[in-house]
Amino acid sequence: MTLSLEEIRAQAFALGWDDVGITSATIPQPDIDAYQQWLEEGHHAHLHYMENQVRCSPELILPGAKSAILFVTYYKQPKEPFRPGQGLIASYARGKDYHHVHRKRLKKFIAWLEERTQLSGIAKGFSDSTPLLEKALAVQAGLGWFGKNTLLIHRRFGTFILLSGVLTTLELPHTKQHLDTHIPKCGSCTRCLDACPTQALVAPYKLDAKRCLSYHLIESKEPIPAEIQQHNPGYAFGCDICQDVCPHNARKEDSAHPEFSPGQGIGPYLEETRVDAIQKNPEQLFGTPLQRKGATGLASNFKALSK
Ligand code: B12
Ligand code: SF4
Ligand code: SF4
Repeated sequence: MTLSLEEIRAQAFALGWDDVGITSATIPQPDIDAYQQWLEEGHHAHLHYMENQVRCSPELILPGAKSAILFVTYYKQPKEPFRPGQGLIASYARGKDYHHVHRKRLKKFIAWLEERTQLSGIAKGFSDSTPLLEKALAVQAGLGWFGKNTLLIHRRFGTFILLSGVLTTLELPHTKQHLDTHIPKCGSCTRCLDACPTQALVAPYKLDAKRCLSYHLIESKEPIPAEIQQHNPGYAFGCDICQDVCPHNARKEDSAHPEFSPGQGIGPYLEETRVDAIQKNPEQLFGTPLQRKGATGLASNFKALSK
């Protein structure tokens, strides 16, 4: 039973993804080397889950894995200004949690794959939380290029995209044909490095999480260090500055997916009354990306803005 690229693409689009790429279930050696150097230099801060070397071995996630199918979800929301007394929420986090959105789609996709091939146990889905260098696989699949801001620049959508995918034991046709996506496309541009308020992009293609607002406002369990917070222009959760300035994101329409629209989650800003209400009823965060930080963490992020 061979599956064609057209069939897979059609199924992916029917389930709501915006693009799909297929490649071998192997991580390129230059990415493994860059990842190991990044760890050795301590740029992962307290993200100890990043030390899991399985990230470079799809075979350890799904024994016998031959192919990786990568899906792209375009989520861009309108660019909002910083406002005094309000804390801005990063574009991806204003509506529903993408992990939940992707999990549902991945379940349906794998059910389709199994039904279509009459084989079971042939696939494993991933979106963000599985230890895997997702961007490296997406580049290898020809979906786009690494930007100096370390994000995947999708050929059509730019960087405001989210990744998910499936590892499978099936041999599938690959999508990358003529593109050499390991050739950088940033040229002499350094806008993201120059615009990062905390100098977290310590070199092209290298982010130091210890300096990154996104790390401190989403992931860290500690209060944001004063030395970093003094450069925060007004974010309460996440940061989009190194994407907002990227020319590959210019003149792009906003996402048409209703899941990511503000009405489906907390919206673009946190203000004092909302922070208080969340403290009293933390279940307001359920199903949104802000649940990761929790009510107390968000209150701490918000309080730091008025210092
Ligand atoms: C850890 C993590 C973070 C950390 C660290 C970020 C980082 N750059 O590593 C923090 C918390 C800071 C973070 C922040 C954000 N994240 Co994040 N994060 C991840 C996660 C879990 C792992 C990333 C990783 O592997 N890092 C390891 C380092 C070594 O990788 P790297 O920095 O990409 O380095 C590579 C390149 O630089 C390349 N390279 C090195 N040298 C050179 C030289 C040349 C010339 C070239 C071409 C390439 C190259 O090789 C390295 C290895 O592949 C992924 C999901 C996943 N499982 O992959 C999501 C992920 C990368 N994050 C995502 C998002 C959306 C964000 C935010 C935009 C959220 C926000 N609005 O606040 C910010 C963006 C910050 C930024 N500029 O990266 C998306 C990115 C989608 C995209 N367009 O690429 C991902 C893929 C999640 C998903 N499933 O959609 N994140
Ligand atoms: S997310 Fe913000 S703080 Fe982090 S690298 Fe990008 S601009 Fe800098
Ligand atoms: S802002 Fe410029 S240097 Fe940064 S990722 Fe975009 S094109 Fe590359």
